[in-house]
Amino acid sequence: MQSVRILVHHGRGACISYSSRTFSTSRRADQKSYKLVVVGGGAGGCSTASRFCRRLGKGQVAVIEPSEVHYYQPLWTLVGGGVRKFEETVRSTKDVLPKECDWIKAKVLNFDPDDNTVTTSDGQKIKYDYMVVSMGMQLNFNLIPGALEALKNDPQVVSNYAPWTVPKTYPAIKNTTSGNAIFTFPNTPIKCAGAPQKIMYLAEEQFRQTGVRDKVNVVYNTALGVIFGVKKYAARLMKIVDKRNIKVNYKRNLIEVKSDKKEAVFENLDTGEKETFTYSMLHLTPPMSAPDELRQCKKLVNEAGFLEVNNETLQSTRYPNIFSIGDCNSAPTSKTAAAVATQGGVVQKNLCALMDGKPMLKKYDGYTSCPLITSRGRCILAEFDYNGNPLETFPIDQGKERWTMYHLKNDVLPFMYWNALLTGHWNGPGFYRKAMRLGLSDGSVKQ
Ligand code: FAD
Ligand code: UQ1
Repeated sequence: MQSVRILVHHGRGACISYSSRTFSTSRRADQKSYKLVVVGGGAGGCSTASRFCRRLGKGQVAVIEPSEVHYYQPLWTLVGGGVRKFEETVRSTKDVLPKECDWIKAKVLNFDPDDNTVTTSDGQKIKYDYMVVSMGMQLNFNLIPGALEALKNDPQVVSNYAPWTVPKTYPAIKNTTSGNAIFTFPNTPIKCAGAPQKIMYLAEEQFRQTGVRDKVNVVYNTALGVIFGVKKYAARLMKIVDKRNIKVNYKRNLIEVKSDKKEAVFENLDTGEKETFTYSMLHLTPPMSAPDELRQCKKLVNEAGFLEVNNETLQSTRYPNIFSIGDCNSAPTSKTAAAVATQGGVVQKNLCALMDGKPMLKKYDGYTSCPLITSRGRCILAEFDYNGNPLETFPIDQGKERWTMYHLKNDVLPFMYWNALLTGHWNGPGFYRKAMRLGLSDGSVKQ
């Protein structure tokens, strides 16, 4: 037997009261209904739920999230680099979601935006007046033959992208004393596009510090044609890879891992030729996509499978009562928690305006940020907009490697994430950027 709250509806779908009832755990046809349904309880979902629970009150917001635990993914780079402990990145979902929301511990399997309902993996049909979708990205290790097997069985094949393999990374780095240490970037959009190379810089530093650097070749095989998408930071990173003797191969896409032979097979995207590298350590970044359950709903997504939103308002281009935040939407910016913070502020303003029948005035400029850690103690804080123009918060050259930015990444941002972003109080640094420049400039630099 379990206790379930039944929402009672009056008028045009507005929930004004609820009661408690007890019945058996077998599936029932009762349809729960909420003013706001939030799909996903990660960075975007949790902060959205916090923002709207404050406005709408208890019982009006549901979060549909299958996972018992919430991860602070941005710290995984430093876990892989041996600086932080994996446990520091994990909290229970129950503790991070706002107390006033109803947590539905299930997956959304189907969206029916014409009927304002979603169907969940535990057989419920949930109705909403408004919906915010924040389902993150799906990791598709399975698209690389041999990758999953290698990640499971070979201690030297690792990835900072999934919680079950992050703890393997640092032991693999320590265990590498010769041969090729290979770091990959796939042929799809990914979250935190800097992460595949940040871990490489930490590994390279470790090889130097332990006296094995002259026996280890550090290789970055990227499917892209550039080291980073923003010219200013790419130029600085090129100097760093040259100085540190890191070999960068462009347009190389990992297509197979043969862990029995310690081989990684890449496709040269220019010539179509296959190239095989032996590895003593392989850090792989999987191909990624929007989650299958979202991609299947053709009414909501663009051709690539991401929830199609207006780039400025973050409202669905087809359903006015649907918005999307974070990695699963189509906004053409680099997918990060920093972007989630700024998008959260925009969606809060615009969805509140919509609920109040007012015009939506808040515009997202594509703000995103990638703290490019280059060693234990140094970081380039890349911040930029939709056009790839730097949009730096601090009135100093952030293209330089700085210990202050490393300190921000290692010590300040985790606190901000748990206490300000997830609680819906952090809208990104836009306000501070303008304040630091005394309102004279917004910090943007045309390239
Ligand atoms: P997530 O936080 O991933 O949350 C998505 C949620 O949706 C998950 O809880 C998932 O369980 C849930 N979900 C999935 N499918 C369903 C479904 N069918 N039904 C219901 N729920 C579902 N960002 C930075 O800003 N700075 C950094 O330095 C940085 N470094 C990173 C380093 C690494 C190694 C990684 C992996 C990421 C890093 N990021 C960084 C990126 C950042 O973590 C993400 O961009 C951010 O978490 C995106 O938030 P989100 O809410 O869109 O997705
Ligand atoms: C940020 O806001 C954020 O979310 C809390 C991150 O994720 C952890 C970031 O990595 C960065 C860089 C920002 C931007 C914040 C500042 C103060 C520049």
